[in-house]
Amino acid sequence: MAATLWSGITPASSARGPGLVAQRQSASFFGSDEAATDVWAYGSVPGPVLKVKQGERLRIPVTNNLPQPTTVHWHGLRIRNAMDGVPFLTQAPIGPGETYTYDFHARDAGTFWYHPHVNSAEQVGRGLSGALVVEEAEPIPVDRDLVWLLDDWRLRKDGSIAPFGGMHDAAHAGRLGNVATINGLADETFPVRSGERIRLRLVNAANARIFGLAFGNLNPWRVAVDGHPVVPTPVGPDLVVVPPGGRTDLIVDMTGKPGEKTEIRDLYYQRFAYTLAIPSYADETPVRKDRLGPPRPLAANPHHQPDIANAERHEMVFEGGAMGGLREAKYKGQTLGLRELAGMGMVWAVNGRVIPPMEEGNVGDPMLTMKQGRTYVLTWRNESAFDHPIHLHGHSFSVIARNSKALETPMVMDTVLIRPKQSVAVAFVADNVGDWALHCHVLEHAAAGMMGYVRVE
Ligand SMILES: [Cu+2]
Repeated sequence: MAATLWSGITPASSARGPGLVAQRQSASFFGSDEAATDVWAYGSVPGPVLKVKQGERLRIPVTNNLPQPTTVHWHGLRIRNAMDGVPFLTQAPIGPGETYTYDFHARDAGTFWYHPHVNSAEQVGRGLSGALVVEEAEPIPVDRDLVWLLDDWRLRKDGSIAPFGGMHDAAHAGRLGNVATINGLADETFPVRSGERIRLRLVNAANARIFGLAFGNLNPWRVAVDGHPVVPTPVGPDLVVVPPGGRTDLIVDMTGKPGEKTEIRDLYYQRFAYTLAIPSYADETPVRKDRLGPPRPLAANPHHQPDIANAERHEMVFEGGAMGGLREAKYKGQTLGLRELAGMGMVWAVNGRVIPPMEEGNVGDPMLTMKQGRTYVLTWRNESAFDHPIHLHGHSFSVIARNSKALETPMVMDTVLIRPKQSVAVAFVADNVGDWALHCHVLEHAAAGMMGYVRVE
C-alpha cells in the first residue's frame, strides 16, 4: 500500500494518453509475487487515477482485451447519455478486440470513478475499476492529495478469486470479500508525517461491502460527498460510511507525534471489525507546529436548484431478498412466487416488478418518464432486510428527507445508502435528456432484479 499511496495522483496526461485497456493480468494484494492473483484490470489494480481540471475534456479510448464484452461507466459524472456506458441502453457493448472512445467534459469537480457496466458483478469484482479526479479551480490547500480506492476480494486459499454467481450472495448482502484492499494492496501500513494535512478521497469500488471507517482521534473534516462539496464538518465519533459506488472526501490533519502509530478501523459490520490502515508517523520534525484551522468550503458544482414546491412526486419501493417477506412479484408479465423467481436468479423487485436484465433490442420500459427541466421528488423505500445503495445515472440529487423527516441541510449525492425498513426522499431537476440507469449498487442485487432506468425527454 505504501508505495501506491506515496505516488499520489498520476499526472493529467494519463487522461489523454493511450487510454484504458481492459485485460487479463495478475496482481499481488500482499506485495509478493508468490501470492499473485489472476485479475481483470485496466493495466493495474486499481486502474490509473484519471485526473483533469473542472471543465476539461476527456477523450478516452477503451480497448477490450477481455474474453467477453464490456463498457465503461463514469460513475457520478453528469455527461451525455451516449457516453454513460450502459450496455444496450446507451451503447452497444464493446466486443472483445474492439475499441470505443468515450468523449465528454468534466462539468463537476470532485472525486468520481469508472468501472464496467456489463456483467458488472464479475467484471468489477475481478478488478476493473479506477478513480477519476476532477480538480477544482481552487482546491483546498493540502500537503498531500491521496485517493484511497477501497475494495474487497473473495479469495480462495490458493490466492485465486472465488467463482462468481450463486443465489446466496444475490439474496443477502451481496458478494462480501475476505480481503480488503486500499489501492489494490492489503498492507495496512500508511506512512505519514506529523503535522501534515492530507486530502483523502475515499472511493468504494467493492461489489457489496459498505465501509464504515472509524478515524479515532484524527477527527477528520468531511468536505465532499459523491464529489459534491458539503460544509466542512468534523466527523467526530461517527463512522465515515461509504457505500458501494459512493465517495467521501476528507481533510485529515495528522496530529500525532513523530514515531507514533494510530489506527483506522472499519466497524460497519460489527462482528467483522478489522483494521484497515495504520497511519505511522515518520521520525521526522513535524511539518508544522500548530494544528490548522477548519478547511474552507469548496465551491458548489453548477446544479439547477430543484423547485420542490412544484415537484412531481413518485415513490419506488424496493422489496425482496432473504427474510424480506416478499411472496410474489411480476416478472416478464407473469406473477411468480419468490421460489420460482429465485430459480431464475431474480429475487428483488421495484414496485412489485422484478426488472429483467437488459438485452440487445430489449431494455424494457422506463420505470418513470420525466420532462426535461421539471423537478422530481422520488421517495425510495427499502422494505427489505438488507442495505441498498441506490444510484441514479446522469444526475445528482439532493437528499431532502430520511424516514419522512426533512433534512435541515440537503446533501447532493448520486448514490444513497438506504438501510433496511428506511426511506429517503431525493429531489432533482431532470435536466439531462436520455435513458438513465437507476439501480442498487450492490452489484449482485442489480443483476437479480434491481436495475432499471428512467427517461428524461
Ligand atoms: Cu441492493
